[in-house]
Amino acid sequence: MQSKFSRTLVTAALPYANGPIHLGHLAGAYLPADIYVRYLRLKGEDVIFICGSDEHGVPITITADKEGVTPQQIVDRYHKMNKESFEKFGMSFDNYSRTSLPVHHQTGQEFFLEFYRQKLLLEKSEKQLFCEKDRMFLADRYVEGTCPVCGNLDARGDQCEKCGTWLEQTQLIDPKCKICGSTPVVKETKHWYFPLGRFQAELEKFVDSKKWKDNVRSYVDSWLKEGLADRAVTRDLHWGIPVPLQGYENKVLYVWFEAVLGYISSTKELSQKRGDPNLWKRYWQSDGASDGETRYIAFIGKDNIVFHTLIFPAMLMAWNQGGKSRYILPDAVPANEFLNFEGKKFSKSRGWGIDLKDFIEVFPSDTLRYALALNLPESRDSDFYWKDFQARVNNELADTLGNFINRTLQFTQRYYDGKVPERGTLSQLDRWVIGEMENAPKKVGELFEAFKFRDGVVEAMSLARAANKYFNDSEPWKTRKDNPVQCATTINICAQLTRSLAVLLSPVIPYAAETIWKMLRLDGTAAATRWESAGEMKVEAASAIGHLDILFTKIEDSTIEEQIKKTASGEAPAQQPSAPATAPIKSEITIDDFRKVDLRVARVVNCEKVPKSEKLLRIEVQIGDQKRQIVAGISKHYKPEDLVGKNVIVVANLAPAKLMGLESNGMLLAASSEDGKLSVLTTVADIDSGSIVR
Ligand code: B3M
Ligand code: ZN
Repeated sequence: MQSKFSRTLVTAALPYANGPIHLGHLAGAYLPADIYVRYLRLKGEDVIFICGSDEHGVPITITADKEGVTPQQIVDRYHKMNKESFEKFGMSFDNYSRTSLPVHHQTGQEFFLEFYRQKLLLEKSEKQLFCEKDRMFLADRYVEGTCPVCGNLDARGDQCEKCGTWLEQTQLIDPKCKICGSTPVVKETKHWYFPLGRFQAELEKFVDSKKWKDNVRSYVDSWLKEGLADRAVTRDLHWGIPVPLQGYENKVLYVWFEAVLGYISSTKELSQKRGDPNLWKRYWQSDGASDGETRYIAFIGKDNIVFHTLIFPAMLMAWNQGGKSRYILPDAVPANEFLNFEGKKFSKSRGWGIDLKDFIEVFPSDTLRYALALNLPESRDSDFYWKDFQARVNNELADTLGNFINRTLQFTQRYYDGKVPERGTLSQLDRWVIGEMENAPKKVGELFEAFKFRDGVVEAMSLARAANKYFNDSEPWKTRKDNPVQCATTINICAQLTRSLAVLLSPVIPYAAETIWKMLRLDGTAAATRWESAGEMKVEAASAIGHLDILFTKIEDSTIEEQIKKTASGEAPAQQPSAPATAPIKSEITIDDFRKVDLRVARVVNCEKVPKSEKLLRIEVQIGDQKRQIVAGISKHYKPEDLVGKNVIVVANLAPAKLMGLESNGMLLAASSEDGKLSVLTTVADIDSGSIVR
């Protein structure tokens, strides 16, 4: 597809410099953005890729308060850490900036003052929560309480994470100061508001003119339907960009007002670095006559949708009506949904999940990029499971892709003295696989352009499968003796396929792509070649191949078990000392849903440790007139003799499962606390086994 734009600006959400990047962030925004940019570069498009740390906002000051250090120390630590792990992960940003830089402070203030000059901003006195003990207004997350909409006890001052409602902090029921726990008082304070509602009609027109992903569009529509309200753009805080007006010395710009402008200031920084003062304007601004010259794509995760589809565009519209210069608006905002970890939300406090930094210390970046790419939450939430990861690496990267390339290159090494043999007349089978190769760049490319990265990678891998099949069906180990011309043809075509796969997969597995490039001793790099060349036969006959490297090593079961233990057993220590968080309450069910579960009293008649297992007990129970065997992972908490003779509660109609080869018929109920304690449920008074629990 020939694009009608001459430039593309790609941004990825600016992560808070408040903690390490984890897999959820990567799947939400960063990996798809990087695949997209790498693809565009291969297509020869003029593209820049912009990101940086979001270094203001309450989450950062709260972390600093907790650790007893300054916010600057927090952002310095995490900016460095995240920048480094992004680099190792292969993120190919053109610039990774920081919102604490002067160029960003200037940009934030410039926008604020322009809106002030236009008399757009509204000054309002409002009631806010104030902690008398800490002597401060409790902005945003400095206050927590009960959500008035869903009853969640841990709703934050700006949003309830459970039901997603954006809140005014005075709406919270039973609010508490996050620093000292005391109940705040209501006090008047003055703030500036941006009149988002005035842009409603223009925003509707803008949104209608775009073809956005369904998950993004439905989110945007629900905001528009509700009607857009004025939004405060200043806060009573000391950390952030000072409000550039007299009488506002103790206030800063609201982090979301300025963070989105961080994309612009990061591009300005890139301009400075490249000694090209107009670079940022070429990508961000147009003179009105040349609209459509630059196309802007903003990659984000789903919790950032409203800011990028409505608020930021409205800010740019507001700037544009001032007549100084014109910014372009986002053309697409391909937001992803959430990635969960082994069936649950990532949780730093509960040690649930794994950070990028730790992951790539154990496994190569490409393996993570590949597994995540095939599991992106593009239209609904998805899950990362360690076992899936292992299977993808072993069966797909090692057995399919790695194996094909390895066989091809070894054959060349062994029987052709390390030089790619010449092709003869093509057979039907040869023509079939060449056809597959010729079609691949277009097929994969169209999917990438439509932000369907999962499908794109599946398509690219289907060429690897075809290549394997081709190798097998061609049987070069036989034709070598009885039809040498055909054998040479096969191996030549396999070398072409190897190169093609390196190009097609280089946006996803850039490190492996370069290794393949070196093994084929091709000129330049895989990243700097032309995308279309993946459909062409570019490897010349008689060219020598280089030293062979192992592309992917298989992951042992024991390695994966170790990771599961570390990251998904619920026993990993909390990273920072903090009170154990209560696990979020699951979504509502009806009484009929609940009645499906048949809970019974069961008497433990026999119990023993499962040999060779650290965790499992084999338990024989009596449920009325039935005998059952249940296998439960509680042996760290109970000795067999603790349980024999006790009445326990079991789920009697659970489908049987096998644990270490033993059948388990039912599940024992136990309470487990966030700090790893466990207590099996029993009945207070003695009661017949088989009794129904309801
Ligand atoms: N830092 C929130 C987040 O990390 C915020 C994104 C800013 S994008 C301009 O999810
Ligand atoms: Zn307080």
